[in-house]
Amino acid sequence: MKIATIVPVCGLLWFWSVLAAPPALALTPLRTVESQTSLFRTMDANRDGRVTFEEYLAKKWSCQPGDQRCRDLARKTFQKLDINGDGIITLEEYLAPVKARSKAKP
Ligand SMILES: [Ca+2]
Ligand SMILES: [Ca+2]
Repeated sequence: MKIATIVPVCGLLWFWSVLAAPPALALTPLRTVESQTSLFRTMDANRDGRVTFEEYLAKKWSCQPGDQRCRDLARKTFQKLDINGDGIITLEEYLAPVKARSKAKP
């Protein structure tokens, strides 16, 4: 991917992370516990059940080496997912927003 395409994509991901509900729901498949679980397993490169920032960065972001701005945005979204702030995303933490949303529905 070229820088010109990566920067808007990073910006868009950051934008989504800021809003509780993504504005472009029509463009994204509905997030379910199943789909998020499989996404989590994809990110967990070494399959230890925990996603580190490096794993998250590698799978979810296409930052060029040395692209600090992209890394910073990735870090911000990672920190939102890392609910207890221990630097690791567990499946439990990753599913929390999905579960909260499904509970909110009647
Ligand atoms: Ca891992
Ligand atoms: Ca955590």
